[in-house]
Amino acid sequence: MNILVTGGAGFIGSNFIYYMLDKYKDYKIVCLDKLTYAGNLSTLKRAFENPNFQFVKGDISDRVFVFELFKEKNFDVVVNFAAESHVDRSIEDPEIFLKTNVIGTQVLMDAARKFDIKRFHQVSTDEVYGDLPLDRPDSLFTEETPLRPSSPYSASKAAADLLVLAYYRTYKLPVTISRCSNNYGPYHFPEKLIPLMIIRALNDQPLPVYGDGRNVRDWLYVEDHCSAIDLIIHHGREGEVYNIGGRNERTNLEVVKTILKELGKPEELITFVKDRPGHDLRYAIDPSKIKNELGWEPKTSFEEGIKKTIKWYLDNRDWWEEIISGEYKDYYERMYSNR
Ligand code: NAD
Ligand code: TDX
Repeated sequence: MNILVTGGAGFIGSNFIYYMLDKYKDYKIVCLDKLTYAGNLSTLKRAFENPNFQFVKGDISDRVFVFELFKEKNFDVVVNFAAESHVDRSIEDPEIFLKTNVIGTQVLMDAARKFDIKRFHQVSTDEVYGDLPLDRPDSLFTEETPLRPSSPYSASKAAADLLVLAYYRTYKLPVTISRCSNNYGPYHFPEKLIPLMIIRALNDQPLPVYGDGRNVRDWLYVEDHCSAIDLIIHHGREGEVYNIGGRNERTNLEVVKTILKELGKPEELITFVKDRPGHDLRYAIDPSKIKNELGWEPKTSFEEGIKKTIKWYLDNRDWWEEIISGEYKDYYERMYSNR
C-alpha cells in the first residue's frame, strides 16, 4: 500500500508514521508537510532511515503542487493530519486556520477524486461537538451529537468535516472521518497543556492554569489513536464517522498535579491565570461504535501513559530545548504575559 500522510512532521502524524512503518514492512509512506512552527524534521529522524519513507515539503492548500504530487506518486490512501491545531493561536488569528484546515482539505479531496484514491481519511477532533456541561457526567459525545464548535479552530475542523461528508454524498469519494479526544505522548508540541506543564515544571517555572482548572478533557495516549486510524483505513465503512476516546476524563488541575507529583515538584508552581475566551468546559467521547464495529480498544491507561510521556521528555531534552529556544519564546511572551 502507498499512503500519503499529511502533517506527518507534527505530533500525531509522526507517531502514526512510526506506527505504520513498524507494523507494515511493505507499505510505502510519503509525508507531506509544510513545516510550520509545529512541524519538525528532527521528529522524523528515525523514519528517514527507512527506505519505505519519503518526505516532501509543501502546503496542502497549494493546488498545483498537490496535483503534481498525486500524479507522480499513485497513492492508494490519504490520511490528512495536516492542520493548524492550537485553539489559543486560532483565537489570536483565525485566518490561517481556514486556509489550511478547510481549503487544504478541499484541495486534497479534489486531488483524491481526480486520481481515484481508494480511501481519504480525515483526522478530525471531538472539539467539533462543542462542549458538555460539568454537572452532567453521564453525557457523552456520540457520532450523532450535533456539531456546535466553539473556537475558530474547532469551527474550521467542523467545516472540513462537513465538506468531507459532502464529497462522499455528491462525488462518492470514499471517505472516513475520525473524531478523537485529547492526545498526549512523544513529540507533543510544548504549546499544549501536558508538554507545556512538564517542561515548565522541569525548569521550575510557574505553571499557567486557565480559569479555575476545573475544565475536563478526555485523554488518550497517542499510540492508541494511531491504532484506531489504522483499523479505520483498513476496515472502516465509507462515509462513516468514528469517535475515538479512552474514557479517561481528568480536570486540568488533576493533570497538572499528577505531572508535579511524578516529577517531585511542589504544587506551589501552579498559577491560575485569565481564562481562555469561550473555553470549552468538558469533552467526553463515547467510543462504542469503533469498539463494536472494529474491535478497537485503547491499550494504555492514563497512569501508565503519563509516566511514559514524562520519561520521553526527560530522555529527549534536545528535541524540546531546540523548540523552546526559537520562535516559541515570542509566542509564550505574547500569549501569557498579560494573563
Ligand atoms: P500539530 O500541530 O502537532 O501538527 C500539525 C502538522 O501539520 C505540522 O507538522 C505542520 O507543519 C503541518 N501543517 C500545518 N499546516 C500545513 C499545511 N498547510 N500543509 C502541510 N502541512 C501543514 O498537530 P497534531 O496535534 O499532531 O494534530 C494533527 C491532527 O489531529 C490535526 O488535524 C488535529 O486537528 C487533529 N487532532 C488533534 C488532537 C490532539 O489532541 N492533538 C486530537 C484530535 C484531533
Ligand atoms: O497553558 C495552558 N493552560 C491551561 O490551563 C494551556 C496551553 C491549556 N490549558 C487548558 C485549556 C484546556 O482546557 O488545558 C486544556 C487543554 O488545552 P490544550 O492542550 O490547548 O488542548 P485543547 O484546547 O483541549 O485542544 C486539544 O485537543 C483537541 C488539541 O490542541 C486540539 O488540536 C485537538 O483537536
